[in-house]
Amino acid sequence: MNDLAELIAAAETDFAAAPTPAELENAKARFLGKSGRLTEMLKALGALSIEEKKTRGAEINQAKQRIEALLTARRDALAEAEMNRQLQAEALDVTLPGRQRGGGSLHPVSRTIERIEAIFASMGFDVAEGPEIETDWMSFTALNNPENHPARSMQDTFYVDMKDEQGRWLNLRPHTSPMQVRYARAHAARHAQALAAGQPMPEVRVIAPGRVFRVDSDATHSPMFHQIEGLWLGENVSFKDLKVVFASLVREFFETDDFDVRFRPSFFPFTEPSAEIDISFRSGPLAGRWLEVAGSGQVHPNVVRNFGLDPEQQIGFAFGIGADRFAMLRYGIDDLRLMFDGDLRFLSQFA
Ligand code: 2NL
Repeated sequence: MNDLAELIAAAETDFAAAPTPAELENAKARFLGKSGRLTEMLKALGALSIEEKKTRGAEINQAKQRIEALLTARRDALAEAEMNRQLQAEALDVTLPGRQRGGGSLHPVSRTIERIEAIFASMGFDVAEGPEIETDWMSFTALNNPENHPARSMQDTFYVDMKDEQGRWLNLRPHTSPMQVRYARAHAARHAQALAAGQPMPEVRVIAPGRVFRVDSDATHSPMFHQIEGLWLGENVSFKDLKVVFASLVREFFETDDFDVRFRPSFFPFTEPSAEIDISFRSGPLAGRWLEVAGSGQVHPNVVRNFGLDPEQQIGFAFGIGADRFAMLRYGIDDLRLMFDGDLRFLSQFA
C-alpha cells in the first residue's frame, strides 16, 4: 500500500471514529486543514521536478477528492443519526387518549344552598345576599339583643379591628339576619307608599343564605359555617304558615313525604314565642331519630319596629337553618370538618 492509500484508510478510520459533528470537523482538520497531512504532502511537491509534480500532484488530488467524499458521507451519516435520535425522542403517539380537563364541580354546601334557594323561590321568597362584616347595630341591636347579651362577647363573636359610626367594633356576622334587616328596611318605604295609596300591604318574603362566623371549633362546629335564614312578614302570617313552608322545604329537599315535623319551645332574643324545629324520618337511614334542623319563631315586635314597620300591622315568622347540617344529612356526611378541608378525595364524590 502506498502512502496515499494509507492516508485514505487512516482518514476513513478517523472519520468513522468521530462520534459527533464537532469531532468529525477536528478529524477533517488533521487531514485537510492548514497543517493537515494531505496539505503537508502538497507543500512537499515544491521539491519535485516538473514531471514528478504532475503525476504526484494528480495522485494527491485524487486522494483529496476521495477523503472529501468520505468526509461528506460521514457528515451525512452523523446528521441522519441525529435526526433519527430526535424523531425518536420527540415521538408523538397520536393514538394516546387526550389529556383530561380537570372537571370542577359544586361544593356540597354550595349545591345544598342552591337547591334550598330554588325551593324557597318556588314559594315566592326573594334571595338576599350581603356583607359578611357588619355593624354592631345590624348584628345585635336591631335583633333585640340586650347590651350585655353574651352573643356580643369576644368569646362568641369575631371582631374586626375597625369601628363603625357609633364607635363600636365591626363584627364578622354571627348570622345572616343583618341581611334580612337590610332587606326589610329597604322595603319599609315601599310598604308606606302602598298603604298611602290604599293598596294591600306588600309582604316581606325573603331568605338570606351565606357564610357566618362564631368562635367555636370541634367535630360538629366550625368557626365559619353557612346559614340560611328566612323571614316572612305580612298582615296575618302565622306559625301555621311556618309549618307549611318548612314541611315543603323538607319534602322537596330530602325528596320524601315520609317524615314528621315538631316545634319545641325555645328562646331567641329576636323572636317571641320561639321554637326549635325537629324533623323525624319514618324510613331510610335516619329513621326514628328526632333531628334538630332549625331555630324559629314569631318575629319580636321590637325587631319589626327596627325594620321600620308597625308590629300591629306586620306579623310573621323567621327561622334559621344550618346549610352545612342540611348537606350532611342529605349526603350522609358525619364529620363537619370534611366540608372545609378541601380534600379532593372527599369533594370529588359530589362531582
Ligand atoms: C338558629 C336560630 C333563628 C331567626 C334565626 C331571625 C331573623 C330576623 C328576625 C328574627 Cl331578621 N329572627 N332569625 C329566628 C329564629 C331562629 O336561628 O339556631 N339557627 C341555626
